[in-house]
Amino acid sequence: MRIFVRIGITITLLVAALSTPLGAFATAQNWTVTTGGTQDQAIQALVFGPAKLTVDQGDGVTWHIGSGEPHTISFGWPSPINPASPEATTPVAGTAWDGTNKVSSGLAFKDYTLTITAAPGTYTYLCLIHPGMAGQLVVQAPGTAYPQTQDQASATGNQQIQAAIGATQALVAAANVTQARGAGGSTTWTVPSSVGSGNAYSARFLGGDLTVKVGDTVTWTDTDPVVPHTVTFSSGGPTITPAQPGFEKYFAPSGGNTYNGTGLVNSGLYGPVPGAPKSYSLQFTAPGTYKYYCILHAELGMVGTITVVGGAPIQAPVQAPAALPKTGGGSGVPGVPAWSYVLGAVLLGGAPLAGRRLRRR
Ligand SMILES: [Cu+2]
Repeated sequence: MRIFVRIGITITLLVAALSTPLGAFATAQNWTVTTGGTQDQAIQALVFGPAKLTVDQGDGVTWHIGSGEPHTISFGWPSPINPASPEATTPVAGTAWDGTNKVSSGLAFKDYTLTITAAPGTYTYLCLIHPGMAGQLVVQAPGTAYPQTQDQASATGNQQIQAAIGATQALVAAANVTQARGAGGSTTWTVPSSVGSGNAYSARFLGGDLTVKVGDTVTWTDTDPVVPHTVTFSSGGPTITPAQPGFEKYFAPSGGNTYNGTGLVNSGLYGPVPGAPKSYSLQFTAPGTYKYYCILHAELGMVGTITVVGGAPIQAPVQAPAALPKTGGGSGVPGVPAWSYVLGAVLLGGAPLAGRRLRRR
């Protein structure tokens, strides 16, 4: 009896060895690519560091998320897709990439590892939620000497991430709040929020702590080419977070374009998203100190305060909420484009992970 058991175990082990392709790659090494990076969460790099890494077939690669901003690590997409589509953030399960299959981390807030079994060649992978964020893997035959060590790869990656942050730092330094004369002696203030170089962006309302007079208007602009934001006043009510059910409805504007210190007044998404406006304007009609935030990036510290001084409250004009331009997709609700639901679903999916990451720090 015991002999049959032993033969059985031997066969099982043999089958396991033959059916494991990694058996061929006895010297497999694991590499780390830093994914994103930050300066105090205020500037977020949208970079794989290093952007290009050479590995041997059978090696592992771990993408380490370097900041509070999530990314995706996605193989098998030949070109960028709409970052607001569900495809962009839905994980595609897999532990290895063979050069042809689709595999994606989905929204990643922590380390993500793949074994690279692809044939020798040069391959591009993408972050699907940040258009333009791409990395390259050069795959060599097993056992080929590497052109870099992990330390060298890390140093190159760090340099690339710091360069991206530096380019956006320069834009932040040049960004100014500007004023223009408005109707009836009022002032229109323009607040840049945010700016970005394409491979990094500022998660801040630049000059967003502002003192204005009753009747003044503030216009927030987003000139960053990759990341949208919101301007949201909750008036002491609950803060809107991506973790709450029904979050997606806040991607459409609500509350109008005047603010008297009460109620929810929300820009909806503005910035580089299909169908969204590039800016948001709000007139302040009552004195007070008002906190506001971006519902996507408040957790990274994207918050501001408007202090309104002088004069008696003015009569707010009766104004219908601004409708977003039609996207042609047809969401079923007038004025609410289909992509806002999509992005909402996507962010809801990532929210539990975001919570986990924040707690860990
Ligand atoms: Cu934001």
